[in-house]
Order: sequence, then C-alpha cells, then structure tokens
Amino acid sequence: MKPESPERRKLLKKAAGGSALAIGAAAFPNWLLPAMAQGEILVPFSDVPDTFRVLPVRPNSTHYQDTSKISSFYSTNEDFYLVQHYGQPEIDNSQYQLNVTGLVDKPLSFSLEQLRSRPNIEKDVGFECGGNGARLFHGLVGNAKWRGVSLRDILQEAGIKPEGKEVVFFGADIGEEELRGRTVQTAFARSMSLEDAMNENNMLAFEMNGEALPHYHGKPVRLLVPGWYGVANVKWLTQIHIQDTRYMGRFMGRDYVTLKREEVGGQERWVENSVTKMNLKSTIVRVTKMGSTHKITGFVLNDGTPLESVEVKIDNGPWQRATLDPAASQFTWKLFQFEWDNAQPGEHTLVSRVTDVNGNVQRPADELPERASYWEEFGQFPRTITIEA
Ligand SMILES: Nc1nc2c(c(=O)[nH]1)N[C@H]1C(S)=C(S)[C@@H](COP(=O)(O)O)O[C@H]1N2
Ligand SMILES: [Mo]
Repeated sequence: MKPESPERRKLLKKAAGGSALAIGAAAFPNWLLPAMAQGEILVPFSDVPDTFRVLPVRPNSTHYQDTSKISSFYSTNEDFYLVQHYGQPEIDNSQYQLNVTGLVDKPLSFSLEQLRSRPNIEKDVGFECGGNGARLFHGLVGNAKWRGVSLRDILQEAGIKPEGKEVVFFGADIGEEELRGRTVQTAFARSMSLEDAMNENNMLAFEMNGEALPHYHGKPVRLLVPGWYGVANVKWLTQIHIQDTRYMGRFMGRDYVTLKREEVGGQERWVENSVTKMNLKSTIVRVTKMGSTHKITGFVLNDGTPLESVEVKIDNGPWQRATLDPAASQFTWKLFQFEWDNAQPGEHTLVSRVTDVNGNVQRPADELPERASYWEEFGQFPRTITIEA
C-alpha cells in the first residue's frame, strides 16, 4: 500500500474498530426473503427482474452466487461459482498423476501424495469468470483460502531448457469440437509465457477452505494464478507441458478472447486479446437496512495492485469513501462497505468506483474503449433501489 493518508488511516481504524462487514450468516433459501439476523433487513434492488433466479448447484452446470447475500470474506465451497466447458470429470485420487513434460531436463510425474508431501503454501485468492457481468449481477465470483504447492518450484525442479517459452496446462476434461470441418476431441487447456508461469504466486491447489478440493472445483488438483481471470485456473490438472511455440487452443485463441477498439501506436485498431489479468473493478452487490442506516456492500477485484480508494456515489451526490474490509489481502476480493444515513424514500441510484495506487480509476462503462464481446465487464455498474417511506 501507498503511504497512508490520515483519512485512509481513519477508515482502516474504523473498519478494524467493529463496523464489521460480516453480518450473522443466516442461511435463507430465496434471495428475495427479506428477514435477516439481528433485525437487519435485506433491501432488494429494483434492477433485478422478478424472473432472476439463483439455482442450486447441479452437475455439469454453471453456478453463480446470489451476490446480494455476500456478507463474509470467504465464499463457501458450495456458493463459490462454477464454470466448466466440458463437464466435470471424476478423477480417482489413487490413480491421479500430474505429468511435467516437454522442453525440460527431467520430466516429472507426481501422485497426489507426492504433491501433498511437498512444502505446502496457503493463500487467500478470489477471482471471477472473464464472462462475469451485469446480467448475473456479477455472480460468477468467489473468494477462498487455498492450500497447495508452488508451481515455480516444480518447474525449477524439472529444469526448463533454454528454448522452452510457453507452459501449457491441460485438464482431464475432454470435449468435442468442430474444427475446420472435422470433429476432434480436445482437452480443456490454457497456456502462459514461461515468465508468467514462474511467478511465485502461482500454485497447484489441492485444498479449498480447509477441505480437499471439491470435485466440481477440480479435484484433486487445480492451477491457481492469483490476479488472473478464472479461466487461467485449470481444474482437474493432469499435465504441464513446456514448448517453444505459442499454444493455440480454443480457450487461448478463440474463446475468452476480447475484441476492443484501441489505439495502437497512434492508429485506431480492433484488437483481440486472450483474457489474462483481472481488470480493476468494483461493484455494489448488497444493501441492508438497520434502523435508519442503510449499509451498501460491494466487492473489488483486480490483478493485485494495491488500492487507493473505493468510493460510492448516491444519485447525483459526491463520491464518498467506502471502508475496505481489513481481512482483504493482495489477491483476494476486497469487500467494501458504505454507511448511508437517513436515506430518503424513493428511487435511488447507487454506484461504486475503485482507484488503485497507480492512479487507475474505474470508469463508467460508456467511457471505456468500444468493445465487441462480453468478456471483461469492468466498467462502473449503477444499481437502483427503492427506499420505502
Ligand atoms: N479443466 C478445466 N478447468 C477450468 C475450466 C474448464 O472448463 N475445464 N473452466 C475455467 C473457467 S472459464 C473458469 S471461470 C474457472 C472456474 O473455476 P470454478 O468453477 O472453481 O469457480 O475454471 C477454469 N478452469
Ligand atoms: Mo470462465
């Protein structure tokens, strides 16, 4: 973090002093149910259509969180969103093998036990799907404590040959793709430059929130690339391959590819990019009422760059600083909260924006470069709410 301003110190103190974010975690079956613990009322947004439903987890399905219920730093393993493109392969732990192949001095192979017995690392990491956005009220998101082993240590142990440039991560899940007039079987895979793969934060995770990695989240081992969109975090990881050419699979070259109109050396061009690091983003997800005070809660995600501020604007009022959850660390989501006193009855618009220490400010969606795909929705997201008289 940047040298702290007195204002910021005050905010952190306030956060630590008990204006806590966590509200007694009441499990309730329907997001519209207004009753909360300890006299706190959930105030529904008026921008959520009556038809919007958060479904329970079903096999092989996408699952998104009901973001209006986000009230604790860790998502449970059940709430944490789910995305998979070729189903959810079941791997028998006793048969599991991770192979490190390609341009290495020493190809390696690990059983689950061999991986587990390496020096363990534990990290809090949150991420969202590159396709997360307003239509799901940003529900393709989660934050958890992960335990695993260092990817860099394993790559160093294998010894990357000088010509090794690209590291490909293959999952056990295989899908059929129609490619250039043929039907082929391909595994889910993602790749990174060797430099990105060697980042000390990357891990191979086998535990999530203190439990063995759940089947749907990639049992028994998945890759975690802190600060990147979810697509990088290859589940059911079975092979790491080092090569000297770029890997061009569906999830690098065709899908999870943004298309934006940008300036390229003074020339306006349409630019396609594989989804990698998370953009600086905040969104309001929840409003509760207790007495005459409304609490506005939201989350921030980014690539791990320290934050300067999160601010909330109500209607045409000024930007006002929100309080950041002190539980947050570099690669987690950062929950924020703003106390809105004496809200007047009627319709209100609430919006948040986040600024990082490099001066990057989250902008309104219509001020961002023109974009032709739904990947990477990180503009400001105004919400509307009706305060009853
Ligand atoms: N093997 C495999 N890994 C995968 C995927 C997949 O389809 N297969 N989907 C990716 C995408 S697009 C996302 S957003 C995250 C979701 O991780 P989660 O389901 O644990 O939240 O997993 C990534 N890892
Ligand atoms: Mo995703």
